[in-house]
Amino acid sequence: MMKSFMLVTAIAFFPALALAAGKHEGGHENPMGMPATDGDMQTVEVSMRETEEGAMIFEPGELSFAPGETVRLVITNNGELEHEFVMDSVKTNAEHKEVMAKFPEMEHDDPNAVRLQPGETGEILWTFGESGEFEFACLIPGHYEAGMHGPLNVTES
Ligand SMILES: [Cu+2]
Repeated sequence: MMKSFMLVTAIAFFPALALAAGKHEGGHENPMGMPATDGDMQTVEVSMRETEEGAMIFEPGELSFAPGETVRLVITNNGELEHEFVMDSVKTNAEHKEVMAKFPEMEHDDPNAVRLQPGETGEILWTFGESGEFEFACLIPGHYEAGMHGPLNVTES
């Protein structure tokens, strides 16, 4: 009973994914900006870990950048569980999280995301676009609810 429900749900999600990918190929730019290449840029460190109280957190819990700013995000998993850092619109993260709930082993190969084993460090080089309110989150099932999300604001200071 449960299995067939999951399968139907899974099939229901694929057309949405294909559509999203198709749109992207159609030339729509990511409103958050685009991957950057190497060069002179500010480094921002982000830590991911579990707390003794059972929460899962990002430190800092909030990120803010200027429109057009290029940054090197250095993300370290200081926890004992696998975590990921995905930055996107709140809407896209929410959709992505639903898909992850059905396919927990799903691996992303997106320039706006990095998945890290305990002790690992990864990097994202990114040039932010125009002003907007975005979000960074860990979409591994249960982690968002445990506290792994925070606002990412692209704003003129
Ligand atoms: Cu996590």
